[in-house]
Amino acid sequence: MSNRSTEPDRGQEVRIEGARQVASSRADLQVSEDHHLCPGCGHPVAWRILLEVIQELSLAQRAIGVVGHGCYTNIVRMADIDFLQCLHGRAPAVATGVKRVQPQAAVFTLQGDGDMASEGLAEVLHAAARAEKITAIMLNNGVFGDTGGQMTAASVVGQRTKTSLEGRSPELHGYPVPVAELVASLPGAAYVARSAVNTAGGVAQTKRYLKRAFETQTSGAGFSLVEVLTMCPTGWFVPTAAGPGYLSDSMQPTYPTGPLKDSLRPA
Ligand SMILES: Cc1ncc(C[n+]2csc(CCOP(=O)(O)OP(=O)(O)O)c2C)c(N)n1
Ligand code: SF4
Ligand SMILES: [Mg+2]
Repeated sequence: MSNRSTEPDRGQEVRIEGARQVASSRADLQVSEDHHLCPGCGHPVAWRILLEVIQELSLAQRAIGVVGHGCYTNIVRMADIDFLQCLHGRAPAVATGVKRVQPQAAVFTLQGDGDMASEGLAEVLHAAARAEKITAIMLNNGVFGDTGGQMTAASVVGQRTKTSLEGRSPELHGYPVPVAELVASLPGAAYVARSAVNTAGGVAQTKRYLKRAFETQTSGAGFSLVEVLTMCPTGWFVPTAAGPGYLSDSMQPTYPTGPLKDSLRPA
């Protein structure tokens, strides 16, 4: 899949007379500002940060994204870079093949928590253990958003989902899988971090971590992973405006944000 164009189409910027323009309404690598995701969805925030990072690191012409299936997959319709879509959960395995035949490419996976933690945990762990020089990105909203908000391996204890209406119970459903911590425990993982896009500070943090992850890849240091917590008010049964608060109150106690491993940084 490729949306690649020769000229970025800036579209119609919204300008307010007298107001200072601090940013454009969309990143250069966005071919459109339109998406059909729900109001308050956190995925498009993460998409924009990712595209800004690719642009700022001058990787646009050699970036290849590998996606699975989920609401987050809609990035392929609005990003001016190349993508491959593969079977649910298999993106790290497919990205491994892409990177091995195209070592100069900046290869990344974009996956949901259902995709990476539930359906494809083996793939991400083995890719990290093999120290593949790829960057894996998991947008963790704690539900299978695209299919209606069912519980995933990443749903937190007590979380109400379509398949755990009384809340996730450890006795019945077990405990959530902390993907970032698992990957960080493997020697092949060179950079691992977790961030969130529910605050302005979290957006800035996500950008720093994604940059570092791609720098880890281009320096040849090994596997990199960034887990990004994103809002899904629809799957969480909360009003749109309550999404950011729900993320910090319900998800962050289980998934603390911050860097977990950075092999490029001298000890
Ligand atoms: C092998 C397989 N199992 C299940 C599905 C159905 N399916 C499509 S999208 C999706 C939900 C994905 O959830 P997640 O990865 O968390 O992404 P989100 O929608 O939350 O962004 C599921 C279960 C599928 N397409 N293929
Ligand atoms: S269901 Fe959740 S993840 Fe999917 S578009 Fe709506 S808010 Fe976003
Ligand atoms: Mg999800």
